[in-house]
Amino acid sequence: MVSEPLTVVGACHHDCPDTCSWEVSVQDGVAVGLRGNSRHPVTRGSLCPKVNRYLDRVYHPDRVMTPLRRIGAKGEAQFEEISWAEAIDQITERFTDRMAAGCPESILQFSFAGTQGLVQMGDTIDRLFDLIGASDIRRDLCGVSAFRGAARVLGTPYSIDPESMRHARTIVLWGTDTRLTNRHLWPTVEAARHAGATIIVIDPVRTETARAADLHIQPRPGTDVALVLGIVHVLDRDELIDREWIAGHTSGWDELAQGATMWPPGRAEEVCALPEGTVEMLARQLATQTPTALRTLVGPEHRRGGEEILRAVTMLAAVLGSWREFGGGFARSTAAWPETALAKTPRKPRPTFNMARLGEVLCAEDPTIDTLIVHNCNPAVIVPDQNSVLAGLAREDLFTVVIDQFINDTAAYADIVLPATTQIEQLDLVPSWGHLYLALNQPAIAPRGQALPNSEIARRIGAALGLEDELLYRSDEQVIRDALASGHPLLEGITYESLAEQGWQRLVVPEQARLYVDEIPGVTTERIRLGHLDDEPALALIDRQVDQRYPLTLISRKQVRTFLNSHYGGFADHLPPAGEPMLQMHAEDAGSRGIRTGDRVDVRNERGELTLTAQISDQLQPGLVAIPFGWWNDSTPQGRSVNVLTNAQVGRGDRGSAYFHDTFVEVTPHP
Ligand SMILES: Nc1nc2c(c(=O)[nH]1)N[C@H]1C(S)=C(S)[C@@H](COP(=O)(O)OP(=O)(O)OC[C@H]3O[C@@H](n4cnc5c(=O)[nH]c(N)nc54)[C@H](O)[C@@H]3O)O[C@H]1N2
Ligand SMILES: Nc1nc2c(c(=O)[nH]1)N[C@H]1C(S)=C(S)[C@@H](COP(=O)(O)OP(=O)(O)OC[C@H]3O[C@@H](n4cnc5c(=O)[nH]c(N)nc54)[C@H](O)[C@@H]3O)O[C@H]1N2
Ligand code: SF4
Ligand SMILES: [Mo]
Repeated sequence: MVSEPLTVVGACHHDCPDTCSWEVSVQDGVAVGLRGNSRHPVTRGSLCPKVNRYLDRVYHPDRVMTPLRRIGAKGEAQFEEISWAEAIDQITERFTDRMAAGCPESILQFSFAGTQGLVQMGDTIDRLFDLIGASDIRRDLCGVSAFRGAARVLGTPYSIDPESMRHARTIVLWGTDTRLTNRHLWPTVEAARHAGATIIVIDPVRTETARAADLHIQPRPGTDVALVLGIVHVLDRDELIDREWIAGHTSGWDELAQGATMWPPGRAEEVCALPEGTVEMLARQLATQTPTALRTLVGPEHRRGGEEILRAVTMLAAVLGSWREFGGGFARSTAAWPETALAKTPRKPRPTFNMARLGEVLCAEDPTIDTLIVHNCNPAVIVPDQNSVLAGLAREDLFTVVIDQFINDTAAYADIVLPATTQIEQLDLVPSWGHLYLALNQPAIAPRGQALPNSEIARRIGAALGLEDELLYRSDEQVIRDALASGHPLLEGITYESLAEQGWQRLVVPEQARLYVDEIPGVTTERIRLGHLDDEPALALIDRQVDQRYPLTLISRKQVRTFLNSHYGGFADHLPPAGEPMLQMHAEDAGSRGIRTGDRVDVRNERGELTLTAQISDQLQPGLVAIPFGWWNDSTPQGRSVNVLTNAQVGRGDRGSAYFHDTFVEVTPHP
């Protein structure tokens, strides 16, 4: 007898600002349908080309279904099945050995944003490694430079509610490819446009979003601070600012204005390589067609001076006083809202290093790390300077455990692979960094094969190690209940039960609240800090002594509609029609090298080399080439992806994202 299908409400776990609410249809324990929740105000009934076929991932024949042990050489992906008992035994034997030797810090937990859920991204498994005293990483590859730039201006950098942007009259999408990376915001942008707003994109690449905007400003990459200084120059000179607002809400205006005097529009346009008149036009538009919303995510941060670019854009919102009108203000990650609201599990300090330096740390002469546990992350693809990462992973003495759903390029190097559940097999609370709704993801089906959630794996390892700790052994549900029990006003009326009923709820931010103007219960804003802006990185770009060996700048942004970071780059159904990553270049650079669309070319620098197919593109500017990020390593003859070329350098104090886009290359026809 066939039973009626059941509907289970859940939420997408991806590192994507949209955090969609979804409904899974389940028949006899099998998920038979997945769709966007039509009642969710942001999801509005549609998911995306990445996730529409998520059930194919869940039921994919290549899913890891049991624990595995390596039987081939590292990197060969040759494994045999073992039992959970054997796997846990081997892992705890290694951990016990390292702990007994007095060096638990030789064990490294390397995890990132494979899932954004509160429980499965970290909480329980972080607790395990806190108790062990293992080494940890600074998870700085995404959003941290942007956060720091904004926080230096705003303190806790609360974003305006992105949904409120529908009331803006000017929307600037500043270094964010909304239609590709944040597609559920686009209807808000369109609604504003229908009500008369002008949509401006500031991006060195003519992206899909730039093509759909009213105006595309295409600066030389990395020069945005000069653009902001030029705009501030005009705002100040032409009395286009509310000096009372500035005096009442900010400090440091004099230093900012002083610096801006050095940036008349013509100079800014020269450094940014923009047509004459652009800066005056922008200043006037932003100051007079209001409310003005400045929207950014992470695009400009992946470079030297990236933090300063985000600091400058945040300051510009303040100089414009753009929060004064509902619909205006600074819209970046909304993560500060749920972070303020939810109670945190206490953490213990551990030795850390910036995750961008994984290759360097693993390849050190006398390496401190001999045991590596990877979960929610695919460092063999996503970390810069890939050759060093792969050389590190290939170390015979490195004992590597990977918890994942598939044998990705990292798992291919593992000694032990542990099967992870997918989002429809696990419970989680999913906060969003693109809107103000919290979602409860309820498991729709039982774990497939012998897969387990990260939290349960952590509890089993903890128990086998004999660790005693109340927090570690809480159920997933209890972890969520504890997080919701903060008593914070933003969570008023939000309980486990109320979330379970609807699947999602909006944090209690008054609907028409203006940050910096209105009282928001439980939220304190600080005095806004303006100050001197560092224009040196922008100037260095044009003064740069071009290394004649590598005269072209490489950008490797998110570019494929069906990819989400490295999740889908290895799956035939998700590959774009070309079936391979293309090297895009401007006609001028291609012409001078005798390269045409379809030619095989070699792209190289001091770190590595790729052979790719060239594509002449009018979306780039001369001097800039592009390779999409997210492809797996078998997509090129070298067995490498774009991160073999990218720069692993980070900011002062080992902080911030890697300088991915400060990568210089040469391209030549493949002999
Ligand atoms: N060149 C270049 N490099 C970049 C970037 C770029 O733009 N250009 N972007 C950077 C940015 S912004 C980011 S965020 C990072 C992303 O880097 P990652 O966070 O590593 O990327 P993902 O591919 O999203 O996720 C990694 C893995 O998590 C696994 N996973 C998913 N759900 C679960 C789960 O519930 N449990 C377990 N155990 N595993 C799970 C997936 O199977 C996948 O293999 O890459 C960075 N690297
Ligand atoms: N389809 C798809 N969607 C995704 C992802 C994905 O892999 N695929 N990844 C998700 C993740 S982890 C993240 S962090 C978000 C990121 O979302 P976004 O920040 O929107 O994406 P990015 O591709 O990192 O960068 C956005 C734009 O910044 C531009 N940019 C680079 N340098 C500069 C600069 O110096 N100045 C200016 N003004 N612009 C610059 C790039 O050309 C690019 O078009 O997307 C999420 N959504
Ligand atoms: S990846 Fe983003 S857009 Fe796609 S379903 Fe998930 S949250 Fe929504
Ligand atoms: Mo990211």
